[in-house]
Amino acid sequence: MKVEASFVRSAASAGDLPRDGLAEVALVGRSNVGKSSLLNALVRRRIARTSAAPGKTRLANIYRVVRGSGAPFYVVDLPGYGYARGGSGEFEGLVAAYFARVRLKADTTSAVRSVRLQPDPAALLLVDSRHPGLESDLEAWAWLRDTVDGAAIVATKIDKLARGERIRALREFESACEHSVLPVSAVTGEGLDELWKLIDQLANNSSSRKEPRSSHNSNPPRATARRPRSE
Ligand SMILES: Nc1nc2c(ncn2[C@@H]2O[C@H](COP(=O)(O)OP(=O)(O)OP(=O)(O)O)[C@@H](O)[C@H]2O)c(=O)[nH]1
Ligand SMILES: [Mg+2]
Repeated sequence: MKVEASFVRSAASAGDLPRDGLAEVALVGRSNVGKSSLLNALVRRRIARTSAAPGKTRLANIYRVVRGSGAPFYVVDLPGYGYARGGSGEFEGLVAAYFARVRLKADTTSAVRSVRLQPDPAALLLVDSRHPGLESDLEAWAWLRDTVDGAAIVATKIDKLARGERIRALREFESACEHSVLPVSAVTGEGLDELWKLIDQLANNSSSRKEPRSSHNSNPPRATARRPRSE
């Protein structure tokens, strides 16, 4: 399927983030986990800068993506956590501001009415398949799952694990996160078709939170909806 992707801009603060109502899927994860590489693999172009040195992406880089005849949406490549000073897994600065827009929606004052027009961003949490159960990833997942309406977990660099290791690692991830984890590789392309399906769901759900859900889109999402506190 044809994929068109273009760089929109780098956002240094919440004011630079999209406000035109298109769906957004954010890539969240530790520095060096492979966020930018995965985006490049998905759109089959080196659109995002990658580096072996962690902390390459310090701004939120926004890309507009159209796949086949689907609706356009944004992919937001967020700065990695766990690299900045004291980064113990807490979301810092721009990442917190990005998702804070979700929380603003609870506010009904006229000052935030323009923000309310933007659909909730969905999030893909990327974890390195070689390192299951890192505290910073678990903290990030706990936070996302309580804060973001559509969130899913993707295990990157699966090509680096032998068959037995990958089964063990995925099992560890799934038991630590209590959620399914999709293994992918930006190098071999493994898992990318499944990831596109997941992204389509997240993007469609994101936009349908703003518009009434259309009848052809009634499948339940595989991604996690916000977890009730009592669960
Ligand atoms: N073998 C393998 N290497 C990968 C894969 N994905 C990324 N890498 C490598 O991992 C390193 C980091 O990749 P990036 O895509 O820059 O990581 P990032 O998460 O965007 O990093 P920051 O921008 O620093 O947050 C690079 O050396 C990539 O080549 C993968 O699927 N397989
Ligand atoms: Mg990056």
